[in-house]
Amino acid sequence: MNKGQIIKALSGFYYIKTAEGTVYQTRARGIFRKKKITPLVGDYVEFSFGTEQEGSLETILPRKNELERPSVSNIDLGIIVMSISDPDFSTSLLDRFLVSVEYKDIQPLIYVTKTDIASEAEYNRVKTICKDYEKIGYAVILPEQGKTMEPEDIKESLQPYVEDKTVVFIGQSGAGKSTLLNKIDPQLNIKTAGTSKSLGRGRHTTRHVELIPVMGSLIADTPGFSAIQFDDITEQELSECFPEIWEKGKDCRFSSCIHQNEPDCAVKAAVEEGEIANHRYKNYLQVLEEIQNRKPRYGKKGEK
Ligand SMILES: Nc1nc2c(ncn2[C@@H]2O[C@H](COP(=O)(O)OP(=O)(O)OP(=O)(O)O)[C@@H](O)[C@H]2O)c(=O)[nH]1
Ligand SMILES: [Mg+2]
Ligand SMILES: [Zn+2]
Repeated sequence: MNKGQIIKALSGFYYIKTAEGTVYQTRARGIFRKKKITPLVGDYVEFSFGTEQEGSLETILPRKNELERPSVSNIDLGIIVMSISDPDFSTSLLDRFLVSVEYKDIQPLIYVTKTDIASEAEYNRVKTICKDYEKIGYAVILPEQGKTMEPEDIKESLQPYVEDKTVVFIGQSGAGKSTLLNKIDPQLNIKTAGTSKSLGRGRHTTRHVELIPVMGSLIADTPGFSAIQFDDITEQELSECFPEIWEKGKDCRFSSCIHQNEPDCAVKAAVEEGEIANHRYKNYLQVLEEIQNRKPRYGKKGEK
């Protein structure tokens, strides 16, 4: 059986790329529909074919992970694209993106855009924030202020992270995900659009998911989103998604401490001493409260 990865799903066809780089147009066997299984972009699959246009998707190999929005699987690296302004940089949103990738065991990389139009004050504010994230261990790419990054420099900065990986761009609408991909490969000519001045946010220009072969990797440009809900993450799991909180939490008096109202909490002490950034702790508490106020759901993670 031939093996490959689904790079695009469109009008009932699944496009499968093999290791050699050939792309086959296939249809999924009827059994998938009967079993209510939807093949996802990113799935590693087995398939048969008559011609390159007439293949049949036979089996889906086990998934390493699966994202819902965007709907993709087997992601190794999530590049979180954050603009300094237009739309404004928000650590609350960044932390939500980070939680969603950490929870799925996806390696994160933070990429800051619009450094060319940022004022010195805006730039310095974001630079200080980026240092907090680097201290935690996150990789951050922050181009210089006032300069437009040349395609060669962008590629050089991303290459070590993306090589041989399945990658998604994540970020709110208007952050510049598609623009970044166009700079990596101008032939892609992906549609981009200015943010809406009246709404102060992006226009949701990108609408479908596709894995694009660039720089020896497969990268998905994705539609921007900013309302992230954490439907199945538990209170305990949340602190695992904040690496520095997880690490400090080992010193709390109670091993079940969720660093909210418990006595002798090492995390709270570290926040007071400035060892853990205030905004990180604040954002942690905010998501924690959302989890606590979430309506109970039936069926646990993994039982679906
Ligand atoms: N000055 C400047 N403008 C940028 C930069 N990156 C993106 N833009 C502009 O920001 C607007 C939005 O960019 P897009 O690439 O469409 O944003 P997106 O993240 O793909 O948005 P969605 O597809 O809606 O999720 C466009 O007008 C871009 O030209 C940048 O680094 N500097
Ligand atoms: Mg886009
Ligand atoms: Zn604690």
